[in-house]
Amino acid sequence: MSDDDSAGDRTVRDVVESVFDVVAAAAPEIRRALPGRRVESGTDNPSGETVMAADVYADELLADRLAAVDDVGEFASEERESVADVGTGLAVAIDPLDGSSNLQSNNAMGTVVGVYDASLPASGRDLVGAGYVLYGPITTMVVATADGVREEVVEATTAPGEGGENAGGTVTRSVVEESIELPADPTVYGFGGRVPDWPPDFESYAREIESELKLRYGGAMVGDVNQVLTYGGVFAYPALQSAPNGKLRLQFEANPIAYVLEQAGGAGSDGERDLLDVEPDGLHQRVPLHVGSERLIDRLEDALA
Ligand code: P6P
Repeated sequence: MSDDDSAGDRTVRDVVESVFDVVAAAAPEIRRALPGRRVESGTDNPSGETVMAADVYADELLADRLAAVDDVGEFASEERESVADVGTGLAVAIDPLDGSSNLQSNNAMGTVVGVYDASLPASGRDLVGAGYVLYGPITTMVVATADGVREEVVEATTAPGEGGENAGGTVTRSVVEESIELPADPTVYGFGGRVPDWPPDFESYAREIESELKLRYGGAMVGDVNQVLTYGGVFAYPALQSAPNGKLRLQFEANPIAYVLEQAGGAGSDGERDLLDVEPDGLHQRVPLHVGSERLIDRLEDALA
């Protein structure tokens, strides 16, 4: 489906931008909610991971608003068991607060969103837009469509209640990079998991990369990917001996991030094939994730062959 095809009464491009609008508008509210929600919620998510109170807040805020976007027909979240049928149109998948375990140490985290023109679980090739909000020293949003990748600074211009009809306050978005391209010369790398748990072939690849690039690993995919997008390099949460499919989820993390990197001139692989070509076989399926400079991803696939 092209950007100008209709998704209901509007074009695909219009619906994708409406989804980005919702995620951007929620960002200051999510950021304001973090200090009071650094505790565990007492529940686990469908992947068996501890859910923080901040995860619950972000998930509930975004679910209500994204489900209400015209021409969005399906909604799914990393925090929810199944896909919600919310009408007719495109499908939206989110990781509402990626890296929420970083709340304890006050490190970066983010919100990831993918817009698919297919029922979930879907192939990454069905993505028509994807992006992420990064809650770092400032709040930024990186979004990708068929037109390319842009970066915005997202600021709350009024606090809740001061924004008139907007209970969450008003938000200003400033495009700071119109068209992001992955730097040709890689500089940084970040690899998840523990060295003893890496398969030998990945460890030998990692040793080569470690001798060439600078380590940048913050424990939240969104922050680590943003460093790769900014400086060039590679981020991986690879297959582990203890977890052959790795840790990250295809629908909510790997597909959207791989789409952003491909649109920026980079690549994403599960170690054997493009991440966007991985066959979906479950809403919460995990997949080894390696994204960044195409030549580093090619070297990885050679090392794992
Ligand atoms: P580890 C965060 O929990 C996350 O899902 C990703 O954002 C991040 O890349 C990964 O897990 C970090 O995992 O094992 O280093 O804590």
